[in-house]
Amino acid sequence: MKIELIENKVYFNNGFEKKEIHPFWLRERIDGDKYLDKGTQQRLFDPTFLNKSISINKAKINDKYLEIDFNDGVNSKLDINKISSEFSKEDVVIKSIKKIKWDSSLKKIKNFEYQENFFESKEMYDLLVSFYSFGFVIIKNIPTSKNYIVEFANSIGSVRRTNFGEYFDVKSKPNPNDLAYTSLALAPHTDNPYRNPVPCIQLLHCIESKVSGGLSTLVDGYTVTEDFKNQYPKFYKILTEVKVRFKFIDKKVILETMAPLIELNDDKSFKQVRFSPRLDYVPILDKEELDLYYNARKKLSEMYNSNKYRIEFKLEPKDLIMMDNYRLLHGRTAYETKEGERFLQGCYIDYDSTEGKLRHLKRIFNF
Ligand SMILES: O=C(O)CCC(=O)C(=O)O
Ligand SMILES: [Fe+2]
Repeated sequence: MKIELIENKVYFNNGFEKKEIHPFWLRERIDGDKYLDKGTQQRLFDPTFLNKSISINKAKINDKYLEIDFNDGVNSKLDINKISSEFSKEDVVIKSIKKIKWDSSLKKIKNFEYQENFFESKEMYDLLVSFYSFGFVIIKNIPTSKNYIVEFANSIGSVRRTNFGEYFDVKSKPNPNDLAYTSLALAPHTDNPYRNPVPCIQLLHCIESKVSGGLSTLVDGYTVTEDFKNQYPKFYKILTEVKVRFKFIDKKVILETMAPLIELNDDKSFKQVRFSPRLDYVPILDKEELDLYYNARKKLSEMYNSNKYRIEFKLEPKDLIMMDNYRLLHGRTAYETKEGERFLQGCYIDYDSTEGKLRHLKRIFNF
């Protein structure tokens, strides 16, 4: 991307096309202590109060800077690198990390090791890149005392509290309000599809595991969705279109939202999967449409539950898994409470936590 000047007009050239940059766009971005707060980098002026007819009297390029005299008497030097970083319409930091599709053939992926100064470390940066690539990471050696999971979550960003509390204890209990709190197997599912918005990232921290079963399972919803789209385009279409009611009923709350099983971004790219067939209620549609919907859901469920896509592993005490609840499905195999205790703690964070941390680490390591 290059900045070019022709008769006091500023252009950007991306190698394919050259386009004029609106003078107001540049005027909004003026630099200097008079115009920007040093610490926060927030504007000390309100661009909505400026005269609309801003134009450029004179512009020149001086090394890394674009020097402009605007017609309202303001003169400023703009850092060319800084303004060029804004030319992309996407978030370049997060979107530049390519999702890596995986299935049951996924072999060793790097585990991360908790250590001193972890949250400001290069290890943390690598962890987040791996998280955005694969949709999950496992971190070893996390302290298990005093609900440390909450401190862990709050050191990346902020815990997303829900009606289950700041964190929840996953163990077999009497009168459970969710099947997670039993020793039954849990088929691959996404958590809390009934919330608006759905919690983005789930953390599960293993405190105790004295049972032979209770293996953790993961499926890459992104890989399955891509295969499903290629193999069953009609099924894919209906599951991206039909909004299903997801509902959770507890003593003091009824949570409910309407959303498709496969949600796409505006550009039709993958955004999110929701799958929890114990609490989805499709609205009453035409019989033929429902026929297609049920066939599609069945096929998708077969794929989510097949050995082709699922990985299985045992979380050991002090292991913490962080997974993308918009991309991955998780579950567990059954276990025997007679054998001993199995105890995990869970909580949620949202994407602003991981995105904010990643941008910050990129800044401090100057990547
Ligand atoms: O017990 C497990 O391993 C997972 C339980 C679960 O699905 C959850 O807590 O969301
Ligand atoms: Fe779950």
